[in-house]
Amino acid sequence: MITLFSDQHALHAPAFEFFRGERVPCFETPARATFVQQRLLQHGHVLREPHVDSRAVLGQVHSARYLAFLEHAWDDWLSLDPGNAARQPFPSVWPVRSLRSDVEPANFTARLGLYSMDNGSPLSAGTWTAAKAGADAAASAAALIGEGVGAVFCCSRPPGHHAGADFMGGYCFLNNAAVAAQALRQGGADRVAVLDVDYHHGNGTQSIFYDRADVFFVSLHGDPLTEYPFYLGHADEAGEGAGLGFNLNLPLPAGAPASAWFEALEQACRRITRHGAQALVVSLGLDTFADDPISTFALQAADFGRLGRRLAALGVPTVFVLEGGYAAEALGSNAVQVIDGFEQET
Ligand code: OKP
Ligand code: ZN
Repeated sequence: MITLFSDQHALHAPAFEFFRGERVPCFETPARATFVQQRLLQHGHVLREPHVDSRAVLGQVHSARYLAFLEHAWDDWLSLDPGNAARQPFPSVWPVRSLRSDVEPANFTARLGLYSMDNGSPLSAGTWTAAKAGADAAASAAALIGEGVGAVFCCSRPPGHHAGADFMGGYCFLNNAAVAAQALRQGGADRVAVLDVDYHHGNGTQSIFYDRADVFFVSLHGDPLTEYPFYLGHADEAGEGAGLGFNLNLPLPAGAPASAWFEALEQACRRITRHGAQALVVSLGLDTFADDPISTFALQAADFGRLGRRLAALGVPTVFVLEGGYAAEALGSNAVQVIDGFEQET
């Protein structure tokens, strides 16, 4: 399978996130992508650099003011105090209900809060460059599909599926899956499906396509009553306006066994086929792995091969975008299981 990879992912390397009121080392690390890269090479996959600039598609997926903020955030942070080079910015105030989000404040922390859903998306010097390289990979993958390639895997980080049109969240800055789906639409696929198998609901992707019938979003995830992102991902979210009927959430209780997960996957696959999808984007989070440190599903390594085979059986050109997965050393082999399982069945 063609695999897209850019070294620039490593430029996003914040040191800390918050956990239970304490600053702890980030779970979402450069090592994650390095482990996947190494396993891909070991298994004979050819890695290519992204070759398409995602800028135009990004402008259709994200708001102009959010993109401008993100691109300049680190410079703005430094211009407050050169000593900030060694410090991480975190938001501390958010425009929740009754507060205005239409006026962009001048204050940096206020803008950071405006464009964040949580304090769990730490920025570093190279965040924009790394995230942009991931979006470029997504746009490149869509272009390859347009040229007749059957499947492409984007080995990129930071992940993207929590990022909405105008906010970051859950380690995510630019929504790579949405970029791929939008680029596939522009490349001539009339009906696209996004399947999100990350442990966490892809609230950003859902919200970006919620009122659209051309991009069907379906997600398997931990029940938001107890699991991040908490405020979206319930079973009654079916889409709105023209998009009504084109959103499907299949939440599973925390701790659900692999058998329940594969039953939900069957439901998702049936609906993707019924949608008549001409192209598929898979938000490939591997944090459903039994040993994941922040999640509670129970998939084993072999289950990822089964996932790959099931997706290949859909018979639709497919873009895989890496999302979560925090058992970093197992991430490479689990990703390769999906890819090799998919290729076996093709
Ligand atoms: C991103 B992705 C744990 C903090 C959890 C939110 C989880 C974001 C997951 N210390 N923060 O969907 O894998
Ligand atoms: Zn996740």
